[in-house]
Amino acid sequence: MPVRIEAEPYPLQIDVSRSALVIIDMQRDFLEPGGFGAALGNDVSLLKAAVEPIRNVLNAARETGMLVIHTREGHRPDLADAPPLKVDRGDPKTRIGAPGPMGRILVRGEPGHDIIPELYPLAGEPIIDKPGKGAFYQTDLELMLKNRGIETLLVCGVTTEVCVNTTIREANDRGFRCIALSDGCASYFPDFHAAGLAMIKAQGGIFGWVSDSQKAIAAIAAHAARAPKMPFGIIEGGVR
Ligand code: C5J
Repeated sequence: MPVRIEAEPYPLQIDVSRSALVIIDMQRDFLEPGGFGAALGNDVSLLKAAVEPIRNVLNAARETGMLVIHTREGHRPDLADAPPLKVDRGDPKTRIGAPGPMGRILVRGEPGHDIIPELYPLAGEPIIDKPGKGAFYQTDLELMLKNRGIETLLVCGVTTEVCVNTTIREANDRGFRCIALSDGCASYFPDFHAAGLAMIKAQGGIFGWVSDSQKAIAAIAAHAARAPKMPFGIIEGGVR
């Protein structure tokens, strides 16, 4: 049964049992000192603001049995899936594949590629390893969402204007309703964070809606109060 979620440019009704929480790239390489983000000269502490709001929505989603999907940006150790033009940028010491304090930068299996401990996936929560900025590019995310009957994505993570925005644009073109959670997104550039969110909700919601963690939790709670608790894997009328 649909519930109301407060959002901009206008509130909407969502079916929480057909919604997924998508957490984009909350990886040590972007959030912790010594990773890719820091190597590029960014102040990684700015991204920490998103951790607590995401953690709160994640708890609510897990509690109600909502689908939770985590993504990680990164490449195979031989970089066979990394376009040379993506790798060959900037100082060779800070490029993808270069050694760093948390292992090789943005390489799968290295400590820096992993998700931060505060938001670590539970067994059974899908992790999408993506070679690009968008979570749909060269991944099985669309198939996974469609197979589970998902129509709405609550999207958070980092960075607002790069991987979050790219993923929302890809999702919108594939027919998903996207709601970015403003305090669950963050950027190394506060102006880009604001602009990234503004672009999503502009023109009547050209790419989607913008809400926040508390409003998402309220919607999830309203759903939980009405619906009997559904363990992950079961939706009305079938299995997801
Ligand atoms: C970036 C991302 N910023 N996850 N990746 O390179 O936004």
